[in-house]
Amino acid sequence: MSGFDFGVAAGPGSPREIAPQVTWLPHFVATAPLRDAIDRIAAAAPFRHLVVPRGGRMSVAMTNCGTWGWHSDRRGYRYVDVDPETGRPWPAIPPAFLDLAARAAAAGGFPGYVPDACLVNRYAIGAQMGAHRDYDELDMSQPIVSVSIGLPATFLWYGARRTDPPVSVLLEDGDVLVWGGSARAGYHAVRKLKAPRGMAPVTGDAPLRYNLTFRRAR
Ligand code: MD6
Ligand code: FE
Repeated sequence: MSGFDFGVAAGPGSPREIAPQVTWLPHFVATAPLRDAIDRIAAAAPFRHLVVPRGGRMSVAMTNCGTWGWHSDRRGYRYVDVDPETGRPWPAIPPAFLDLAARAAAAGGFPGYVPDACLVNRYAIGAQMGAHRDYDELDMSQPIVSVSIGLPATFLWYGARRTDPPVSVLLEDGDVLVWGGSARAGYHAVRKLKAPRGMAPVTGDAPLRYNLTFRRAR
């Protein structure tokens, strides 16, 4: 474990390439409107802890908006156009999300981005995502745009081999990560979400992190 540690952004900042074609956009977006939109999405398509093919449940709760939604069960991982939980199509991607995804993709070097899927992840304290790569999309020439909202989390970028030492970035509220091209199939993970120091036990926002990952699924 001797990968480079990018730590925390100093402020709204210039794009930083943490690895070839993996661009970090610190404090790129104001997140209050995004949270409201997430609440509306979750009212139509509730968060759920998906079952993985081996049988366990993910610690991260998920839902989707868009034409396609990412789904997992005993049969495997795939995109579905009807929410298996509700029997209805996924809610549409809000126009503000599409605009954000396109602006971020362009800042990361991928102009003209039009995603058709947006996975919404919700992390409670202790939730984590093991090393994986996003590999269920048809056109791997399209980038992924990932937006972080709420509590900070340590994101690990391994790249081509999950055994390589990872680069580490603390993703904070409003940070965006864009990757594509040679990095599109890279391995990555999110460390177990930590409770903030001095967290008020009763008042204040729920101690959560949300992540939006936009993809072109089909
Ligand atoms: C997360 N993100 O940040 C999990 N995947 O909560 C991902 O797994 C991810 O951020 C593909 C592209 C960008 C990502
Ligand atoms: Fe991923």
